[in-house]
Amino acid sequence: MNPNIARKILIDTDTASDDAVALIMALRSPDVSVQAITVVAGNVSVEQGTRNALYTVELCGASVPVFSGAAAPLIRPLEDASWFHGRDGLGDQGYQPKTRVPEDVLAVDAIVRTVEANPGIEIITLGPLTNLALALRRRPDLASSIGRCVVMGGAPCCEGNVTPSSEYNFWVDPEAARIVLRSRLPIELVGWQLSRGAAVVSGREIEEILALKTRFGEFAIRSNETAAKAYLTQTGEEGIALPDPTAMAILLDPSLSLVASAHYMDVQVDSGITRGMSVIDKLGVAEDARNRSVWSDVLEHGRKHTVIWEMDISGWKQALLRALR
Ligand SMILES: [Ca+2]
Repeated sequence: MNPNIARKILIDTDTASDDAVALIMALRSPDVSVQAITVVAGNVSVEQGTRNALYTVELCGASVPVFSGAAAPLIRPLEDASWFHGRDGLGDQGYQPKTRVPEDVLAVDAIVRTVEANPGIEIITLGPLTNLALALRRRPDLASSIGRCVVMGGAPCCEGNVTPSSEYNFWVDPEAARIVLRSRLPIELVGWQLSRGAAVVSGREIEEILALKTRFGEFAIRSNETAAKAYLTQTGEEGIALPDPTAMAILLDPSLSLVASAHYMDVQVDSGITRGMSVIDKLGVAEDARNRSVWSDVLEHGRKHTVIWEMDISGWKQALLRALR
């Protein structure tokens, strides 16, 4: 932590392979000072995610405190994503922290205290929104002290990665996502689709990263090998898709967001077929008389959030390469 850096951030993560790359980007960035890393159950158990976060912090030689948080979604059992990221979330390469242990404070308390101590702080969430929802439930006023909240989650106006309608972070704890989306937080939503297509790290770019011959590049590629295989099976796209690092790139450099617009949004929690679906009021009809009754909670208690529709792909790839040097 460098106290002289003006931009302070808090990272909430269910640390698996793409989260770890995002952590490296933030911990090695000269532009931000990471005040806390809070871990939530998601891709892997909260205990495993905490170990993975601690390993990544050690890899970067950083001293940022790591806090363990919610062990399960608000009201549902955890359904992890070890099928995608490997049993340990990092491609089962045997990565273990050597010395670091988590702080003796729960993530929800760490979020409240860190925001109170750093008004205007920027938060980025890379996993299910359970920890942040718990913090907001305790302290709804916290939203006004948070300068920016980048959320990697949802599949705005497109298909999901877990169900036809839904992206994993929203799907696994939709009740938490709903609390966060219905809050006054200034959210910038980085949906799953932004990491697809041309944003995927290609075979040639993987070779470029390995040719850096750094521990960061080696770790970023090896820990994502299982995920790359799962992604190919899932989408037919070759290479490494990195949803959390794309969100981190936008947090670090807002100019990478090329097309964005603000809308009311909500998440489906009831339906089986569309559980966790991110619903964006793209045409601005939520306030119409026919929709008002079902959108009243969002309209009265929430605010319009920003959805990022397009990012600067070459800027994103450069930011990734820079972080792994
Ligand atoms: Ca994640």
